[in-house]
Amino acid sequence: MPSYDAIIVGAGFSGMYMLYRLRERGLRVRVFEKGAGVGGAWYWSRYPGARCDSESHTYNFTFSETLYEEWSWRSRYPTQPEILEYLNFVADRLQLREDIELQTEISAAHFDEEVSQWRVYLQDGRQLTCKYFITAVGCLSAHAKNIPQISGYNQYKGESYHTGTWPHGEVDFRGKKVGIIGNGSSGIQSLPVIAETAAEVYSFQRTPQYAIPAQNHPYTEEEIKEYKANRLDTRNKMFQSHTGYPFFSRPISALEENQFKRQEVYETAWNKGGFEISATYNDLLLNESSNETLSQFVKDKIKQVVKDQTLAEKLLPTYPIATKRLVLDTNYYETFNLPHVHFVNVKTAPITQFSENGICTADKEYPLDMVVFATGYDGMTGPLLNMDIKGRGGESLKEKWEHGANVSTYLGVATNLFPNMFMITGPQSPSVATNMPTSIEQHVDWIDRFIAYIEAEGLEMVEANAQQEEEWRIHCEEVYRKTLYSKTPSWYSGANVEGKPEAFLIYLGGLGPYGKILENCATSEYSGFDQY
Ligand code: N01
Repeated sequence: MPSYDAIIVGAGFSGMYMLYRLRERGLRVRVFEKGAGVGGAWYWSRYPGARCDSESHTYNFTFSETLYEEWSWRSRYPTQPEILEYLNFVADRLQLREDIELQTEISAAHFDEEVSQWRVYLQDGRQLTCKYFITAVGCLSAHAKNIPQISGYNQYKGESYHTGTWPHGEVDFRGKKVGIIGNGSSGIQSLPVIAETAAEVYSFQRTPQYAIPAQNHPYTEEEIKEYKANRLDTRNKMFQSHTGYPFFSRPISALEENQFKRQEVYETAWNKGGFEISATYNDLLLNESSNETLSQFVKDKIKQVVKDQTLAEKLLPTYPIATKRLVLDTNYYETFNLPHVHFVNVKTAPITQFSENGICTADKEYPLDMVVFATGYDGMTGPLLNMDIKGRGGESLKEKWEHGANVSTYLGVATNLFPNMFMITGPQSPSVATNMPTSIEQHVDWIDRFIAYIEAEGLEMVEANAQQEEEWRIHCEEVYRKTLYSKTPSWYSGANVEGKPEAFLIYLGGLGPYGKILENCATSEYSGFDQY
């Protein structure tokens, strides 16, 4: 039976970097990836208009000067094909491909206590063993997409696609009536592009979203030179900040400035574009009155852009801004001014079923040639619980976490009863509340250093301590309860998936402060871990 030091699940940003680090240490490592190419979410998520909402020069690896110098981003926000191209460039440049097996799915991993090894089972029947089992499965995965259970789907005769597993070939919208269910990032990005060629577009919305203009533009030669020259400064800021982006919240409450000054501040941020608008004041996610100032500013903008004021009212969100993932858009609200683009309120008249011809809501049938499910993912736990993972005593991760109702981890990177298993950007780490590549570099570097310690100390296994894990879970919950996130159901807490227990699984203490907690754990010789 082939044996490795480490087996990694997934060849996206995290799996590739983990492979690189451990291989540099001289470990024998194998990565298994279900897709036919590297790239993880960016391999699968090819829907029209797919673009990242982090600025290009921050949405990449910053550890290597060579990679940063040799790759030049083309625009402020990278498209999906460009990110995939970048990740392929990384795979080639770091010579990662020889240790990655594509189109290979890990179905189970069981810890064998007698030999302190993980037994890893592949879908194709092969079995392998390893000392370290590392999940690099991402927080949102094509293999854990959310498709609402709507009756009659099988009788629907038209085309249908999920944004997270979009076909590789071209999808033709010309002359077609297209329904898009959902208006998160995927729905909001794809709507304007689909509307360019479709005959009619129906946007089925349950909860209107706040969208901020991306103000995207091609990078000039000057901009490219400048961002490259600033790599270290940018990197330092990213690792110190709360969000993994190279900016910090202004150290002032929104209520400390008068409405004219606030308007000016928001206007400047709006025109600049991007997520920085949520860092204009330091209490926007802590104080409802402060939050209301920004929520109102954006609602006023929506009313200015959408010409039909009755429709504009329907597009106004009713929850505190940024407590659901903020969306960056290009021409989203403008698209509703087009005569062939229609808003369908499925809060007031929910979707009841599919018919042969389209979608039926409580008050009407919408004949459709194509349905786009922009309905998101079973986030955070979905990609992990897809696998049959069993730890010490045959404990299954699904049962330990009660299918998502009772998730507990230590620092979001390990969990008691599962020795020598590490989760990159796992539940209860800052993960999706940050710029993912920053969180990924932070976790991979830390896991790599921990493994170096384990090897140097000659340890057979390490396991998150149950008591420390419980304290971390309580701490995550306490930090969350102090924020306005607790006011809004979202995919952050599993509210988007029917029947999924609600639990908020992101550590909101900020990436910079969290980095210090990781560092303290390391310098205390990993005191939160039992070591054998
Ligand atoms: O998914 P979502 P997404 N009936 O969960 C609706 C990242 N991402 O793929 O809000 C009707 O946000 C649901 O409605 P509601 C990013 O982190 C990044 O768009 O639950 N509607 C919602 O409107 C993002 O946050 C990028 O009421 C139903 C939508 O479907 C995350 O991925 C690009 C429904 C799902 O929105 C997920 O984004 C894309 C039902 N039964 C994704 N079920 C960028 O970097 C669900 N909905 C730009």
